[in-house]
Amino acid sequence: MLSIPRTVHDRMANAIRALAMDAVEQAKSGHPGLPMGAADIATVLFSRFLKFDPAHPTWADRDRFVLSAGHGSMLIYALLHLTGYESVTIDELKRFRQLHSKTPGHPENFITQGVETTTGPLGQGIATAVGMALAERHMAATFGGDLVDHHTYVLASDGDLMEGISQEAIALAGHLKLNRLIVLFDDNGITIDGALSLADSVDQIKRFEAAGWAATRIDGHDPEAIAAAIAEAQKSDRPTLIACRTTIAYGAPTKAGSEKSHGSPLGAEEIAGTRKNLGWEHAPFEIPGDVLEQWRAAGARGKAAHSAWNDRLSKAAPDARAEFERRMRGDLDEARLAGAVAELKEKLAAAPQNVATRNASEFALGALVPALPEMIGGSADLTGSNNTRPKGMTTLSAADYGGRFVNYGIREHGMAAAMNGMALHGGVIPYSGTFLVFADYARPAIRLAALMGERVIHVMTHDSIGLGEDGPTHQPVEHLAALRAIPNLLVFRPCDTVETAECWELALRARKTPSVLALTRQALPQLRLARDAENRCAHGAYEISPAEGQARVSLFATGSEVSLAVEAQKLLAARGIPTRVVSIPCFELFFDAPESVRRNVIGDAAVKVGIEAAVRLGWDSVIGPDGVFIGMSTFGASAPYKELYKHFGITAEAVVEAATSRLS
Ligand SMILES: Cc1ncc(C[n+]2csc(CCOP(=O)(O)OP(=O)(O)O)c2C)c(N)n1
Repeated sequence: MLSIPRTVHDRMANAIRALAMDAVEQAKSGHPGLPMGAADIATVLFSRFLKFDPAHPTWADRDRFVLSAGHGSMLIYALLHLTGYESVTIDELKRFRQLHSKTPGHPENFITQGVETTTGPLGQGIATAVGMALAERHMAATFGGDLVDHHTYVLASDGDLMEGISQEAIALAGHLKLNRLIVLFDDNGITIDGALSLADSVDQIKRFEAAGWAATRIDGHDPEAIAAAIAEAQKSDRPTLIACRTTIAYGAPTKAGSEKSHGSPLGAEEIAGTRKNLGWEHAPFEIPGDVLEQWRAAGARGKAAHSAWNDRLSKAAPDARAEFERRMRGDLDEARLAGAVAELKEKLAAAPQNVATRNASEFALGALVPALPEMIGGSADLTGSNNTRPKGMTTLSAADYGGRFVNYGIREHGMAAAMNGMALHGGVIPYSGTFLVFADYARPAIRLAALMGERVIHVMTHDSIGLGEDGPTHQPVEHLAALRAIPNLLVFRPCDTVETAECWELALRARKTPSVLALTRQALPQLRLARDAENRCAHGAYEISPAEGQARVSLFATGSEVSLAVEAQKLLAARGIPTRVVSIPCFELFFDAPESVRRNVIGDAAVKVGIEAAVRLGWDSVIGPDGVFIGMSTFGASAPYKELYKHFGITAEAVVEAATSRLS
């Protein structure tokens, strides 16, 4: 084990403390307490254990470091600067929290190289790290330990461990025996309101042990104890929690150990006192040569490991190497994807299927999963309902990390965060399933996926009152609107088997955008009967059934309501009212489409009717404020679904009546 003299260690750690307090002071906002308290932990990890190469921040086999307590962002910025990442210069540290800096308030992986994931909402980081550790094991099982053999380290705070998502995450990690996952808990007993004991008395050691982890408690200011614990953790056959007792704002004369140091600048006097206490006589942002040298040496430590890895990669079988590199880049095998989709659509044209879109999705997955080995499926204990497991897909478990289907358990939030971590790790495209109504249970992680621009695909079935008897607790009404409100998220609601295949293709192609596929429980007719080589869903909306003659009415619908619109179209035609039907499988793609496409799709019929078994919110941008909306304005109810559609007035007759009353 690499050893570093105590005096050297202390100066290295103090450099982090000084940068943190000085940057927060300069920004007049931020969180100095955590970086100052966790500086010893971070110094030991980065100088003696972490496998990384600042010159190549995205090297595939680097260890991942996740600062789950994102408010302590100055910790990671100081580390990136000191170890020699180009992205974080001393000037960037001086611009902490300013517009367009590389040092935003909370770590954002899409802004700062070396930051592995975006954190800030407490608990997300640790749960995301579980996905990274899972992807690591899967890729190691697939490509071998020569190419994939790294750890995922997390620095987590009291807040991370109090959040409910952490329970889902640690239970999943323990169950899957993700022994490359090592959580360093900044066990400082302080939160914003004051002592942790105001609100919490959990024994974290026992809690983690109960979840199948190795867990230990050490003095988080003793470098040798930290090093010994990490070395031990690296040998464990289980994930490890190292609870490191620390003092928040270590070194500050009056604010150390106090919540006063959590989230505000220390102030000039306190900073001067801290400098004195730590024996740090250097000016703000000044890093003395000897300290910088030590840190840069720590940053250079991984070079040899990186070049040894490059050698192994270059000696790997050419096919394996090419496949590994393709998958890590996130490129799709175009020929295989296009072939699978074409074959699928050919089959559907030859033998149309009147099935629920959740079944249509299973049908699509039956073609896509064998064609795209990077797809890793799953479900939050609703596999048989979500239809996310096509035949032949084996289970990814502690006994077989090479499997491709994850039983996430009843843990929607943990699942969504783990999927983010898997996508961030690279080499896999995670998709999984739950009921649409439980999007709420996964939403904070979905939002982060959208912010980070990660390709994760959520299959969300039972997408309306059409699920029937389970009633209003299970019937989403506001969820489509709520998901559509998230920027950079594609919400697909296909109307039949062919649209479902097309939407799957679009979701897979959306490299920097997560997707939700909202799918029905109830069977629907296949409306698309022609052989269409083109992906008609690509612009988000299209005329699925033209009017005979000049349309006087345009019916816009999504998912299960498109066939209802087609029924209404026939009734209107019988009354001599030419009517067209537009399917809108994806609002976001439609709003992004070229203006000419949008104008054509919207058309100029006198009456516009929107039909969706959900709330109106968001529909005005399609039908205008004067458009008619047929949908839901209350929660649903428990009954067979056909009765519910009648009860809530979502019927072809209601559409006809609304349209004709507007025409007369
Ligand atoms: C989900 C979520 N809720 C609330 C917050 C606001 N917040 C930021 S830090 C924090 C708790 C601080 O305590 P701790 O996690 O122990 O960090 P420390 O005080 O040790 O820096 C809270 C409530 C948040 N970032 N995320």
